[in-house]
Amino acid sequence: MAEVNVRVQVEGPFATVMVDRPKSLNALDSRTLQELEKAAAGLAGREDLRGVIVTGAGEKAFVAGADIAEMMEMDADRARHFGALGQRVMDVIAALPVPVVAAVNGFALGGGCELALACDFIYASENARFGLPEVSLGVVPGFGGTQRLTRLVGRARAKELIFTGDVIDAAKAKEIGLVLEVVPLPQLLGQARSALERIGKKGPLAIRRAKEAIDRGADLELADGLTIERKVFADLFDSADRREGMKAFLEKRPPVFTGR
Ligand code: DAK
Repeated sequence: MAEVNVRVQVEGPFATVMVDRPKSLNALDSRTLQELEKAAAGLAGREDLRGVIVTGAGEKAFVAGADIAEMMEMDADRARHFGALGQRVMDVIAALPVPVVAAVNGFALGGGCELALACDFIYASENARFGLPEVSLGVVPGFGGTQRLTRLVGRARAKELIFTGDVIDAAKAKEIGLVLEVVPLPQLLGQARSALERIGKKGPLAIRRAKEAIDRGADLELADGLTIERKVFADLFDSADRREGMKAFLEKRPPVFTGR
C-alpha cells in the first residue's frame, strides 16, 4: 500500500507522524486509519526510538474527524468494523512504549480529538479547536472518546462536551486540562520537540517503564498500581542505565545512557 495520507519522518531518536489529507481537513477514512496503524506498528518495534510527535499537515486542521462521507454509506456491520479499526489504531498509538506528544495544529474534532487523546499529552496551537460533535451526526464518539476524555478531564466535563457537541478553543481546552500548553502555531512543533529532547536526555528504560507504570496503574486500585510501581522500580536496579545514572551523579558528571 503506497502511503499517501500518513507521513512518518524519523530524525535521530524522534519520529513525527503527520496525517496529510488536505482535501478533507485530514479526516480519517479507512485507508488513513490503516496507514496510521501501520506507521504506529512500525515505530513500536524500534528500540532506538525515544519519542513520537503526532500532528496534522497544514495550518487549519489536526484531524477534522472520522470521514463523514465514508461513514454516510455504512450499515451497522461496516460501522462495527470501522469502529473496531479506529479503536485499534488509537490503542496501538496509546500503547507505544515511548512518549507520544500530540501537536494539535487546528481542528481536532471527533476522531481527531480521539487521536490526540490517545497520545500521552497534548500541546496545541492558538488556532486549535477541540470537540466531540458526534451527537450532531446521530452517533457517539467511537474511537475511544467516551472513555479517554472522561479519564482525562473527569465525568462532568466529558459529559458536557459529548452531550452538547460544543467545539472549544485552545484556551478553554487548557483550562479544563485537555491541553497542557498553548503556543503560536509556528512554535508548536518546536514546543513538542523541546519536550521530547528533554525527555531524551533521561534514562530511556526508566522513561519506558514509567509510562508502563502510569498507564497500567491508572485504572487500578491504588494498592494494585503500587504493586506495579514496586516491580518496575526493582527491575530497573538490574539495568546498566540505573548504575550509570547513579554513578554519574556521584562523580558529578552528566550520565551517558545506553538504554540497557
Ligand atoms: N469528514 C469528511 N470530510 C470532511 C470532514 C470530515 N470529518 N471535515 C471536513 N471535511 C471536508 C469538507 O467536506 C470539505 O470538503 P469539500 O466540500 O471541499 O469537498 C473540506 O473538508 C473543507 O471543509 P469545510 O469546507 O467544511 O471547511 P470549513 O472551514 O467551512 O469548516 C470544519 C471546517 C472543521 C468546522 C467543518 O469542516 C466541519 O464541521 N467538519 C466536520 C467536523 C466533524 O463533525 N467531525 C466529527 C466527525 S464524526 C463510530 C466510528 C467513528 C465515529 C463515531 C462512531 N462507530 C463506528 C461507532 C467518529 C465520528 C467522527 O469523528
